[in-house]
Amino acid sequence: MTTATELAQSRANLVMVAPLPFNAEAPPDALRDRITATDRHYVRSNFALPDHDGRLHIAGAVSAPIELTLDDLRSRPAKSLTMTMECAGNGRLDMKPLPIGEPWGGYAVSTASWTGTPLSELLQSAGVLDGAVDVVFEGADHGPYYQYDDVQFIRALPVALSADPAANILVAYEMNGEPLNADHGAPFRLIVPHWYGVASVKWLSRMTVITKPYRGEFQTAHYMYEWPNRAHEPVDIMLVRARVTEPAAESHLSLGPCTVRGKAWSGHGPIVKVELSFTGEGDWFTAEVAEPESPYAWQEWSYAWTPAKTGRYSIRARATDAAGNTQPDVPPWNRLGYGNNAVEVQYVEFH
Ligand SMILES: Nc1nc2c(c(=O)[nH]1)N[C@H]1C(S)=C(S)[C@@H](COP(=O)(O)O)O[C@H]1N2
Ligand SMILES: [Mo]
Repeated sequence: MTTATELAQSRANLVMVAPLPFNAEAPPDALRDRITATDRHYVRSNFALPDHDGRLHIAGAVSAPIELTLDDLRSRPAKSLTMTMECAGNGRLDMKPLPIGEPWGGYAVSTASWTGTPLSELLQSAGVLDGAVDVVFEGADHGPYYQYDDVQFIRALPVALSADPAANILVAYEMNGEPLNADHGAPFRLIVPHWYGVASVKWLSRMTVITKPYRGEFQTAHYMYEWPNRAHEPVDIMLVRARVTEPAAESHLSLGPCTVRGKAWSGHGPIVKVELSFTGEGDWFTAEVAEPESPYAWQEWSYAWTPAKTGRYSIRARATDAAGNTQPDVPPWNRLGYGNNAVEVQYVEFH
């Protein structure tokens, strides 16, 4: 059980967006770290913290339904991975007209190390039957949601992905080497590399293998890109994006060499290029991009810049991933405000 004091402590360093359900961004300087400390990792919860009975049920189209406790999970072979998680609503505040939804600035993104049991092994133990299509993951949390009195947080993934060991999906019970805390999904949660955070179901209580595609509020109603002029699409893989972490936006610096640093990530593959610009339109300069800590973690990049004279300079960073995706200048507007990966524009002043 988490005490009220522990909960308050774990939230004290975050930048609150809403108190209940608790939603908060990482503090801006947290993006400078390679791994985000747990008390600096953003939190996104659609409902108040649930009670969880400590059990995980695996049922539906399986030959051997299973019920597991935390100890059962811990007694199985464990796997750890470092993963960048971004909320699909991150950057919503920069979309115009402003979409409905949580007003996230740009800090609903963080990187943690997660430890747990590979999902593929749990499904193998349960024995997925022929004809299975989706695995439905239920969170223990529920509550009022828009026009509905009581909705539960439920998401699904294709069976083929869920059962694939190479997808590295975990039922995680540790974050940064400690048991999960209440806000991050204790006692266990799903961790889905490459996908927007919504896929990583917290307070996981049940997985049900089903034989037709899942439809539900958090799958086919919300967390959909409602494009104004083309077919709607589900929110799935994280789009390519770079953030500038140094110098801090709007800082005043003395004229001289200045290393511009940041992070870049994409769910579609490693970052192969980050370009910097210090003027509108203008020239783009290629930054140095570091190897990722893991295939699922953001990459650090840097560029040694020497501004010629005093004054205000714009800074923009634009990332390209191995699949050839690059960031747009204008946010890809959709009604619910997901997936804003537009190039950010900020400035600094040299005196
Ligand atoms: N059960 C449950 N799981 C959930 C959510 C939720 O509201 N309930 N929010 C999702 C969303 S939208 C995101 S971005 C991530 C955030 O995970 P974090 O709070 O650990 O950062 O959790 C996902 N898993
Ligand atoms: Mo999210």
